[in-house]
Amino acid sequence: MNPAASVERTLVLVKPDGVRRNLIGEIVSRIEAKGYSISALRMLDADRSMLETHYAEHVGKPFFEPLVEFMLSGPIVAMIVEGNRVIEGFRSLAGATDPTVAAPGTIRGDLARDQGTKVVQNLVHGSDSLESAKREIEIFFAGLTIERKS
Ligand code: IDP
Ligand code: MG
Repeated sequence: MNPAASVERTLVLVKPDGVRRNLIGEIVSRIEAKGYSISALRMLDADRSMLETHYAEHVGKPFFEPLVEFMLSGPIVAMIVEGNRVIEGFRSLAGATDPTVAAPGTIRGDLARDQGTKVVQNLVHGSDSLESAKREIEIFFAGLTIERKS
């Protein structure tokens, strides 16, 4: 078996607050400094249908509509990040969902805070399971085949 085929992948998004605050480089830098590899990256304006699919698990929650509106409020950066246990590892780098209590040293803990908005603005998204990663990568990188000459 090709060992590269088993390397885990996750979908990371820099949300509109991260792009507006010029934190793309800081976030990419933390991912790379940890030792993970970025195998695809794009900046885009998401559309509502992508976001409704991406955040399907949150449909019906009070913050769902504010979340979609926030994610539509400006460009985002989508990345496929690779490495052993990267799903768990990136969520550890990102920190807790609520930036007020996210541990110092994490992206959310160091760089975000409560802004008093209906939706928590916390700079990044990271997939939470192998199944979510596969589904979310397909939303943001539909049909992309990653081949690298080594
Ligand atoms: P996660 O991004 O840490 O995986 P999820 O529970 O999947 O957190 O929620 C998705 C996003 O929705 C969060 O990153 C945050 O922006 C927002 N969110 C989650 N829970 C709340 C809440 O209780 N109030 C407001 N916004 C929330
Ligand atoms: Mg989540």
